[in-house]
Amino acid sequence: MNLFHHQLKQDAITVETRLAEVLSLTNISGEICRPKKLMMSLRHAALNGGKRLRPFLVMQTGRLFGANQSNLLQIATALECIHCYSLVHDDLPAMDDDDLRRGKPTVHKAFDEATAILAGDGLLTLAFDILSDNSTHNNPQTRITLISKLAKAAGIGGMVGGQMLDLYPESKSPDFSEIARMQAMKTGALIKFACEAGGICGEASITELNALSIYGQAIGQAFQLADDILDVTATESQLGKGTGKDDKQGKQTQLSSLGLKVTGEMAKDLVSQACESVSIFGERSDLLVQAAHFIVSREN
Ligand code: GRG
Repeated sequence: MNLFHHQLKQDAITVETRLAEVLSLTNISGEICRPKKLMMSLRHAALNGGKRLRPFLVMQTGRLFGANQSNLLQIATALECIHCYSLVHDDLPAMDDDDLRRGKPTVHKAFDEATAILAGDGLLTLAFDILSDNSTHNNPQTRITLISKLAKAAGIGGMVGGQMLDLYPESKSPDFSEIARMQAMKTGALIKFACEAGGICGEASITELNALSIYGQAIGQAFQLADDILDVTATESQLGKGTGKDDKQGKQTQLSSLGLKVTGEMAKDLVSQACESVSIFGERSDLLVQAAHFIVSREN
C-alpha cells in the first residue's frame, strides 16, 4: 500500500468514527429527541462505506498549512454528511431510482421513501450544525466563511442546481460545455470546496488558496470523467451500484460527446493541470499529486 492509500484509509477511519459520534442514537444538547428509525437510516446512509475522498482532501490540504487536526475533522465530517445526503436523495425513485449504493440496499430500499427523504434532510442540516460549532474553528469569521462556501457549493448554484440541470437540461440537446458546466456544479463544486476548506482552516494565503482552487476544479472534472468511464467499463459488483445507467437513460455525458479514448486523455490532462497547480507546495504536495492520479485510475 503506498502512502496515499495508507492516508486515505486512516482518514476514512477517523471520519467514520466522528460520523458515528455525531449520529449517536441519543440526542445532544438543544435537541428534543432523536427518533430511532431516523437515526438507523442516517447511520445506514453515512457509516460503513465510501472511499471518503472528500474528507481526505479536506484533511490533506489542511495539513499543508499545519491546520488543527480536530478542526479539519469537523469540516471533513460536515462535508461527508452533505455528500451522503446527496447520494440518498439521488438514489430516490423520483431521481436516479437506484437499489444499490456502496454495495448495500439504498436507504429507500432498506427503509422507505419518506424515511430516505428525511435522512437526507437530516444529514444536510447536521452538516451546518457541525460547521457552526465552536469546536470547528476558534475564529468565528472562519466558521462563517466555511458555512457560506459550503452552502454555495452544495446549493442552488452548485450541487442542487447541477442535479436540476442533469434532470431537466435547459436545452434539448446540451452541448459539451453545457454538460461540463452541469457536472462542475453537480459533482465538481463539493470536491473543489473540499480542497479549499483545508486552506481556509489553515489560514492559507490568497496565492495558496488559488492554487488549491485550481487543483480542486481540475480533479473535480477529472473525477466526473472517470465516473463516466467507469459507468461504461466497470461491473456492478466493482462499483457497488448499477452501471450503464447514463446510456440506458439516454443521458448526454462528456463521454458521449467525446468518446472513451478522448475522455481518458482529457482526464489525464486535468490530472497534470492539478499537479502543476500544487507544485508551489513542493514535496508537501506529494499526497495530493497521488490523489489526483488515484481519481482517474480508481476502480470504483
Ligand atoms: C440529490 C441534490 C442532489 C444531488 C445529487 C452527488 C449527486 C448529486 C449525484 C450522485 C450521482 C453520481 C453517481 C454522480 C457522479 C459523481 C459522484 C458524486 C459519485 C459518487 O461519489 P464517490 O465515488 O462515492 O466519492 P463514495 O461512495 O466513494 O463516497
